[in-house]
Amino acid sequence: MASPKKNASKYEIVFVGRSNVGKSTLIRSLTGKPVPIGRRPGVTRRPENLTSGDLIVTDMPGFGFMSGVKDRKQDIIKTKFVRYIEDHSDRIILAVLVLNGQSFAEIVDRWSGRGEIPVEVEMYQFLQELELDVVVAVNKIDKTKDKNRDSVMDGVAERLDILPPWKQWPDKLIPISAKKGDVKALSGLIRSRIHELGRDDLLGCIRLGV
Ligand SMILES: Nc1nc2c(ncn2[C@@H]2O[C@H](COP(=O)(O)OP(=O)(O)O)[C@@H](O)[C@H]2O)c(=O)[nH]1
Ligand SMILES: [Mg+2]
Repeated sequence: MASPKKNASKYEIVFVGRSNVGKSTLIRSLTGKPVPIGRRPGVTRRPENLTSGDLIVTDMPGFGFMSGVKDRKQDIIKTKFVRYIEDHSDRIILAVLVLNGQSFAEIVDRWSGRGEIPVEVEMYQFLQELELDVVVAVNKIDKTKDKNRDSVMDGVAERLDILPPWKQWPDKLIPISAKKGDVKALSGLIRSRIHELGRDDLLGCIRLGV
């Protein structure tokens, strides 16, 4: 991480990822606060800030393919995304990249096969380049059979250039099910980051034991 951000007056946690991976569901599960949930892909067009005192939780617009949204409009959304993250990097204590564990590998391989950089890989690299603390939340893990879980998680790791086995990176790769409220490891990580800032007064914003 670039700086400990101990002197910031406000702290921000951003949730990024393509449309429909479960960002809004996850934020609701972690904070208990309602955020607009997927009426259709791309519903979140601008960063939605949920503010609790000095902690800001942000639901970023998903970029990448959005049905019914023109290419030019998608470029504008992407430019705004990049600018928002850059402008707020001083106060961003954690970036949570949310992926759909069920479809990630297949989508990445399809894009790579066409010689394109998959959106999520691009987002991950961008966040790393800004030296933000990034954690990858591999969502919808309830759809994966227990016996396949390790191979799904290792498949995600490989495609993000994180050395498998995934279990050696508990601060980087976390399987979750936002819908079922199975997000305990992620909420624990967020809470420990807040604790490290010496701001236990903000812990109340993130639910315990969900
Ligand atoms: N099976 C399953 N479905 C989920 C999970 N999280 C979200 N969803 C569903 O995925 C869809 C998109 O969720 P949403 O939170 O709107 O995604 P967003 O576009 O990234 O904000 C909704 O139908 C959710 O109910 C999960 O952990 N498991
Ligand atoms: Mg959303």
